[in-house]
Amino acid sequence: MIRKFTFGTPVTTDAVVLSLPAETEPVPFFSVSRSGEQVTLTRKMADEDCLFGLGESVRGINKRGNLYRSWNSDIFNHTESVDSLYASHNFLVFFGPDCLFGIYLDDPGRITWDLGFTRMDTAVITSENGQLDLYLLEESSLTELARAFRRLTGRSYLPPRWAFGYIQSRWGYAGEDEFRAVVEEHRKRGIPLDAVCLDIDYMEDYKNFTWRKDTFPPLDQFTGSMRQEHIRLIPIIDAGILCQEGYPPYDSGKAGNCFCKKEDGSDFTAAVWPGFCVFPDLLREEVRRWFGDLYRPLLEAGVEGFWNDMNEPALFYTPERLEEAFRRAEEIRGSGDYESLWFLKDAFNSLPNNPEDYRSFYQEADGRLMRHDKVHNLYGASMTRAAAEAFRRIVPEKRVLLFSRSSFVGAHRNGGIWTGDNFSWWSHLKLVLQMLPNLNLCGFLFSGCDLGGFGCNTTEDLLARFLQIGVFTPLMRNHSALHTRDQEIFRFSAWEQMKETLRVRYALLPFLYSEFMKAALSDGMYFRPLAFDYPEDRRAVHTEDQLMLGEGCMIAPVLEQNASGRFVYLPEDMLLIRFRSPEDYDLVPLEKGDHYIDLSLREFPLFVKRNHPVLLCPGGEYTEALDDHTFTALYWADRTFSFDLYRDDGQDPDPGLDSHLTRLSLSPDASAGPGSGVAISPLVL
Ligand code: MIG
Repeated sequence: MIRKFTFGTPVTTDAVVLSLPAETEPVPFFSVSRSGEQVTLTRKMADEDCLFGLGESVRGINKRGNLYRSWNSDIFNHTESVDSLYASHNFLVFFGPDCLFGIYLDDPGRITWDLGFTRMDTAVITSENGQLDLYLLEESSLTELARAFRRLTGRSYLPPRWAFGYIQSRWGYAGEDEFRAVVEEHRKRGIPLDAVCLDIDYMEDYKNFTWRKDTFPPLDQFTGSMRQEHIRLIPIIDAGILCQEGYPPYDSGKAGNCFCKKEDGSDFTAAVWPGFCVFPDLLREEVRRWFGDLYRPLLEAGVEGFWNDMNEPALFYTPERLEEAFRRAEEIRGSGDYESLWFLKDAFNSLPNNPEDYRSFYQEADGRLMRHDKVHNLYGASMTRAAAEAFRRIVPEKRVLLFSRSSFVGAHRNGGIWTGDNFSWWSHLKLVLQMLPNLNLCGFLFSGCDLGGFGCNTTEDLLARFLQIGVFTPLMRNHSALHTRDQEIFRFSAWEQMKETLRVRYALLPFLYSEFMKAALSDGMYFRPLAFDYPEDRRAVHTEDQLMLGEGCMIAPVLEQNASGRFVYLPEDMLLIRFRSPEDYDLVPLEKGDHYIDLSLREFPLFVKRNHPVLLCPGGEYTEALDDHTFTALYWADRTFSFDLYRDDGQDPDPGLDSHLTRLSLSPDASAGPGSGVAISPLVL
């Protein structure tokens, strides 16, 4: 059951696809209070209550005990104390012995989620706008709640199948030669690879929709020659458009009156990579159409995937704020006291993403002029929407890969996301593991982090462990920042071990793709907290470092430096598959309970419920080379069971579920001896 309550006159966010009549208060489960423009929802929590949701945010799978803020931010330093990341996913589930419901705040402004921060027993949720649609979802289980949320907000984005291949990326690849060398090195050593990302260095002076001519051939030639190597190019697109007459996107946008305005009616400008930029007012349909059409030449030149960046939108500084900083610096010139120093530092440190700047321009929403901060969290989602709408117009027969940095609920229908600028830190292995199930709950199934870590220098063992998580994340991309240590697999002495990890990904790829597509097409979750499968099992409910994957699997990666294994809690009997390569693995049937699993640096585990299979295909160095007719099924069975494998052409934007399923019937392997039931069965479909 989904109920809606409306406060004030909220703007249309495009997050919700279901139209419901608004009910009148009282709102169940919460006490509601108002102060000024704000609306606050308060609820007492029982000791055992858990909170799931909020998608992209720091800390645990269970969000209880901390304070979070919905305010999309370009945050480079993801420490535990950061309260906002790049996205706002305002869906939260309350789950406990006496409660089971979800709450969605369809509100694109700033929201504070004090989830037991001020008082551990109280959740206090405050909308600053105070103009919102509040949805309350009640179902009989966590799984059904997730499904109901998707019914409310629409089906998850479907990427092309090749996007499940390995992607190599780096900020700093500045020309064709570098890309060729990277691709060649992968191919020469047999390291699987499907795509490379082009970061801002491919552009002419960082200008969107331009192509650097001194170090790159014409785009269509480049895509063509890379396709011969079975490699796709994924260029980055930033949000800001350089203010420069004669630059076509600026001229056409200016002519169409497409840019966000300041109060005096002039275009709002702020510095980002190319210099002073204007920002498309993407809440307007005609502006999305204009902006989306800018992707056309790239699509026509053979580009099949994009990543959208800087779309919080990130602002380095505005001319006004910079002026003010200099004025403040001038004021204290010559004074030697330490307070002046802090004052000076503050004047310059507060230049980027300054809240004042977000209050200084306007966007048009539903025909009304809105101050940007009231609709701030929609900016990234509207950029994703502009691109996706264009793809549907320009290449309706295909799925185009799209992943964005900033997002809002609703964007999950139009694209995937990556989790932004993580670091090469061990703690960030756990961070992504804890984010993924909550992202899935909020509808974002196609996602992944920068494997190896974006900021600072990675290490060989850290990269190896990152890749072992990446084997299971839909988006599997190695990405790193400018000036950090080279992070391609082949740079490391243990590259052959990492190559085997990637080979496992490719052997599993048709199976993982199938699990993903079944989840996406049935409004389910690819990754889930254990609580969703074992709501009665207290240990499982509070497990923070293991995830359910697809119908029958569980992952429990190594998250610590120099660990040679880890403890795993099995909520039921499961088969451990300890992978070293697609050909070299152990199959260990384990009983429900606690186990210590030995996992040397080259080993990683996958757990499977009884009477569920894991399917391995013969593998390949790129997705098109994968054979999805011949499999080895690994399982632990005590009876004959069936399993549905999903296969399609990997391109159809609207594939049905049922017509693509093949039902497999699998039996305990008699040859394995009585009582064992562990099987390695060849399958030809
Ligand atoms: O201000 O394009 O998150 O992935 O490499 C940094 C350069 C801009 C931020 C993205 C990152 C990308 C980088 N970008």
